[in-house]
Amino acid sequence: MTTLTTVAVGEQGITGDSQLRSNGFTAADRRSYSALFVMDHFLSRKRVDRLFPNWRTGVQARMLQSIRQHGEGRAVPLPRVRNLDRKTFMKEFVAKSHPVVFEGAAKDWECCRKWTFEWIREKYGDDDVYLVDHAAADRNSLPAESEHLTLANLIDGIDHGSMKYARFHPLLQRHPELRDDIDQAWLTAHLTNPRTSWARFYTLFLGGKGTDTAIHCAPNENIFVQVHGRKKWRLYPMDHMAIFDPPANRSVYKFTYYRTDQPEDDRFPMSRHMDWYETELHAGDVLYNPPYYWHHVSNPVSSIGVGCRWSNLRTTWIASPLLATLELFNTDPNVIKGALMAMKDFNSVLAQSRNSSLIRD
Ligand SMILES: O=C(O)CCC(=O)C(=O)O
Repeated sequence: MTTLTTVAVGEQGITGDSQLRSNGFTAADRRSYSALFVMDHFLSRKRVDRLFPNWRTGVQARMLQSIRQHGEGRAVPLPRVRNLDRKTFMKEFVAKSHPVVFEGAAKDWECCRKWTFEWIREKYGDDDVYLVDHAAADRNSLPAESEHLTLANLIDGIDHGSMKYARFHPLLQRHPELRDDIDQAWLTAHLTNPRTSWARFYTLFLGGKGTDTAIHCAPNENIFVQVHGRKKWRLYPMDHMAIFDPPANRSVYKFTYYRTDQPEDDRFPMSRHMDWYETELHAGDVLYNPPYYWHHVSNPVSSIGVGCRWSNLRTTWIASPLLATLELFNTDPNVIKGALMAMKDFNSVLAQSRNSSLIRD
């Protein structure tokens, strides 16, 4: 579903108040879910379920009963804005941990004018791409756990229907001159707080029609620039975490085995009743995605996009005190190593989170 409901500032109150129906989970069940997740993080799910054999199934059954009142879940258009001033953005979206699209904000930026598959191939074709098959949850899984190839090879493959997708690729980390093609003044104006927004880094997503990135979330804030082609985003608030039932993997990269294209009723019975936000980004659109907002992204056509990311303790805490606290006890990798690895090549974090000993146990 394409959402073109542009909301002009001033015409109606711009609000980041959620338009999704509440899942109706009780506070007691939410607390139980969090307690189980914390214990999973330290002990592993297997041990927790051995210690408390009926606790998880009881919580899940009650949560299912609550959300079932919805009937079928539905897609809600994500708010799209033009000319949103910084104060309103901070108050209505950042402080409420709510995503929003800045429609056409980047359409005159150099990246949108200049970057095409051919241009990138010509300038950076020798660049090494590290592909990681994460979570066995992507539609376009790889035959191996990981693979290296050149950017030129990957781009050539797209013309022949290849599903190899450069996700979280560190092109702008390796070639900082490319950052000048993104309006840095605009970015800085949209940072939560330029003095407390740390560990800034950029990730490129470049792939052909039909590629996608499975549902995940992370503690960073993300200003995502759609450079070329289109992208469909589905976004899900933190309260949906119990629905996705992600493994506690002691990593910044949280993923679920739930797939939007193959919903499994027996494994994720609540999912058919959940609402979600949906939007399609066109070249020049910019999306703000707050920390821990779960998302699934698919490319209906060949597409290039860049995620501009940073960490901010305050917004991470607002989004999820639970996950923010657990980050301190990450081991796959730990929080400091994870930040350094992310800035070098986020795919190394994916590789380690995918193989977390906690999941393999
Ligand atoms: O564009 C994509 O495929 C995924 C983007 C994404 O997940 C992100 O920037 O966090």
